[in-house]
Amino acid sequence: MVKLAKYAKPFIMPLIVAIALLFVQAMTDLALPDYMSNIVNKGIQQNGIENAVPSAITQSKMNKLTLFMSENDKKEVIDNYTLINKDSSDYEKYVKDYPQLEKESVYVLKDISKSEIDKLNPTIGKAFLTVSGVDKMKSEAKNGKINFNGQEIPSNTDLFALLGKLSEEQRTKVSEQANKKFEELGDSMIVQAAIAPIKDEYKALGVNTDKLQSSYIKRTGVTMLGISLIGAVCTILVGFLGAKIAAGLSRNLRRDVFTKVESFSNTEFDKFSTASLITRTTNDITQIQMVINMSVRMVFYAPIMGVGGILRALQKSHSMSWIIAVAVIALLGLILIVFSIALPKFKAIQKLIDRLNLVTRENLSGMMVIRAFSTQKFEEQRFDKANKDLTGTNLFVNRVMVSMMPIMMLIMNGITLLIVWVGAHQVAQSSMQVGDMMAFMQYAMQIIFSFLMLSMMFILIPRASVAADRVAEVLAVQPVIVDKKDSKHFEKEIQGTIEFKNVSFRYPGAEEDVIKDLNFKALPGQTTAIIGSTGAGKTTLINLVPRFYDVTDGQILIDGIDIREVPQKELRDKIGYVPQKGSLFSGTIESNLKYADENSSEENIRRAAEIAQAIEFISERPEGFETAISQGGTNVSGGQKQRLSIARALVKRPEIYIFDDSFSALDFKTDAALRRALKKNTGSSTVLLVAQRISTIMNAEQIIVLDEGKIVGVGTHKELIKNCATYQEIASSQLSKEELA
Ligand code: TTP
Ligand code: MG
Repeated sequence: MVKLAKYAKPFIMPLIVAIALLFVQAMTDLALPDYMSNIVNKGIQQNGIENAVPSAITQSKMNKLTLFMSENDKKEVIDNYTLINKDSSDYEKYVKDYPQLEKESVYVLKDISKSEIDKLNPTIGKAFLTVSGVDKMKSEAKNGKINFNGQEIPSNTDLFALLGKLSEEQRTKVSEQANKKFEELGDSMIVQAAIAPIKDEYKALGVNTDKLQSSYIKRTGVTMLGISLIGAVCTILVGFLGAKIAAGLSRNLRRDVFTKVESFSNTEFDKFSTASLITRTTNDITQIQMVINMSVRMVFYAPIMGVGGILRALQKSHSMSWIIAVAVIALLGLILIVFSIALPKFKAIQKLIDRLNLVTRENLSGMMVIRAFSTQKFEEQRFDKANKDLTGTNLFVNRVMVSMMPIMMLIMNGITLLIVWVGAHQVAQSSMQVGDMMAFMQYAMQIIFSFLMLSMMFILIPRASVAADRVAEVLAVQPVIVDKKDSKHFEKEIQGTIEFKNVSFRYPGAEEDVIKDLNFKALPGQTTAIIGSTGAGKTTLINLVPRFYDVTDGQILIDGIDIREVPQKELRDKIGYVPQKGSLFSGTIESNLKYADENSSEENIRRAAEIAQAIEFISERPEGFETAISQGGTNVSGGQKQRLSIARALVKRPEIYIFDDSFSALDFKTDAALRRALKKNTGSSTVLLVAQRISTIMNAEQIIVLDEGKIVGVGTHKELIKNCATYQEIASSQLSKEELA
C-alpha cells in the first residue's frame, strides 16, 4: 500500500480541494439540527419571537416595566430605544408597522448588536414577567379586593400608579421578591417565559403576531434549504473529484504495470503467470480504484463529522454527553468483536478467489483435452470444491456482517430512547428546551454514523491493501535483461556473423544447464541448421540470440560484438524471428504482415507472402489481404499460420533469420517450394534454422547436431552421415536406404 503512495502525488491538489469541500459539507450537515431546534424553540414555542427585547414598546408599558428596574438598568434600556410620537420625523415610517402610534408614543428599538440584545434579554424579560404578574393579581381579584403587599385593597386600584408612588427602596423590595423566583430559571427560560406578555405587547402595538411567527419559521426554513443546497453541491463535487482521483490513479497504475510487463524478459514471465498478470492489471487495480473513490469521501468526512458532532452536542447539552460516550463505546465494542471474527476470513476469501480463477482457467483452456479424456466429472468436482469453499466463506462473512446491522440499529434506537428519556425529564424541569433535545438526538446519530463510516473503511482497506501489494510486487520487479548505459552499436551495414563462444545456459531456478559449452559460427549468406531430438535444447539455443534470455556463461557475438553490449531494440531490428508456435494478432492478414514494418510497401508484402508460399491461400479468400484474422489466429490452419509467421519475418528483410521448426506443419511439397524460394531471396543474410526433418536441412551449408544441450557433430549432410552417430540415427529413421546412400 505504502509503496504505491507516490501515485497519489499528481492528485494532491484535487485531494485538498475535496477535503475542503468535505469540510464545508460537514459544517452544513452539522448546522441543520441547530436550525431545526430554532424552529421548535423559537418558531413554535416562542411564536417566532426570538428574544425578550421587543422591537417596539408602547410608552405606557415602558413606564410600567421600568418600575421594576434598577436605575442603571432603566437607563440602559431607555438608551437603546428611541421615543417616537406624532411629531417625530420618522413617524410615517413607523406608523405602518405599529398602528398604535396613532394613539400614543412608542419606544422603538435602535439598531443594536446581538450581544447587546443578549445583555438586555434578562432585564427586560424579568420586567415583563413581573408586570404580567402584577396584572395577574388584578384578574385574580376576590370580592373586589386584591391582596397587595399584605394589604387588602380595592380591585379597581391602579396598582402601577400605587407602585410608582412607593419609595425607591420599597419598589426594590417588590422587584427583588419577584427576581428570586426567576433566579432558578436560566436566561433562555426567562426569555421563553416572557414570550406570552411580549406577544401581548406586540398585539397592543397592532402588530400581526401570526405573521410574525410564520415569517420566522419561513425564514429559518429557507435558510435550512440554502444550507442543504450548499451541502448537496459539495457532495456532488466531492463525488466528482473522488471518481476523478480514483480513475486517474488507477489509469496511471495500469499504464505503469503494462509498461513494466512489456520490459519483462522470459525470466520474469516465468515468475508470474500470464493469468495472474492480467488479474493484477485489471481486477486488483479496480479494487484499489473503488477503495480510493470511497475513501476520498469517507476517510476525511467521518472524523470532521465525528468531532464536529461531539462539539455541537456538548454545546446543546453538557449533562447528556455521557449518552454519546455510551453509544460510542457500545458501537466500538460491537465493531471490534465483529471484525476480530470477520477480518481473517477476508484474507482467506482473496486466496479462495485465486484458487477459483486457477481452476476455471485450467478448465477453459484445457476444454478439448478434458472432453477427449472424459474427465468432466472430475473437473466438475474440482470446480465444485473451489466454488463451495468460496461460497461457504463468503456466507460466513456476510452472516457476521449482517448480524451486525440489527444490533447496531438496536443500539441506535436504544440511544434515541435514552436521549428522549433523560431529555424529557430535563424539559419537565425546564432545564432544557425541546428543540435542543431534538438537535442533540440528531447530533448523536451523526456521531454514530461517522463511526460507522470509519469502520467501513476498516473492511475496505485490508482488501485494497492485498490488491495493492500484488500490484506493487509487479512494479518492484527489476528485469534481468536491460540495456547497458554505455552501449555499443553495430556498423550501419552489418554482416550478420553469429558466433557462440563457450555458451552455457540454465533456466532460472533449474538445477542443470540446458545448453552446455557451445562453440560455433554461423556465417552470412549461409544456412546453419540445428537438428536434434525433442528437448535437446534447440529452442533454448535459438532464443539466446534475440536475448529472450541471457547466457549463463560464455558469450554470443554478432560481427564480433557481444549482443549484451548493444541496445535490445537495435539487436532485434536485425533479426527476423519465426517462433516454433506461430502467433498472430487479431486484425487482418495485412495488419499482421505489416507488424514487422508498418511502412512496408504493397509490393514487399506481396513478395514476402509469395516466398512464404502463403499467396495461394490468401488469394483464394474473397477479401485477399484484407481477410480478418480472429484473436490468436484461430481462423487459419496450423500450416497457414506458420506461413504467415514466416511471411511476417520476411517483410522485415533482416540480416539474420531465425526459423524455429517453422516448417513442421507444412506438407513436403510446400516445404520444398518454400525452402527453394527462401534460398533465392535470403541472399546474404545469415539463416539459423531448426528442424526435425532431415530433408528440410539436407542442403544447409552447416548442420549442427545437438544432443542433451551439447554439440555432437558439425558439418554438411554428407560429412555427418559418415561420421556422426546421432545424425545417422535420425537420418536412418527418416530416409530410405537409397536416399541415405
Ligand atoms: P527446448 O529448448 O524447448 O527443447 P527443443 O526445442 O530442442 O525441443 P523441441 O524439439 O520439442 O522443440 O527445451 C530444452 C529443455 O529446457 C527441456 O528439458 C525443457 C527445458 N525448458 C525449460 O525449463 N523452460 C523453458 O522455458 C523451455 C522452453 C525449456
Ligand atoms: Mg523447440
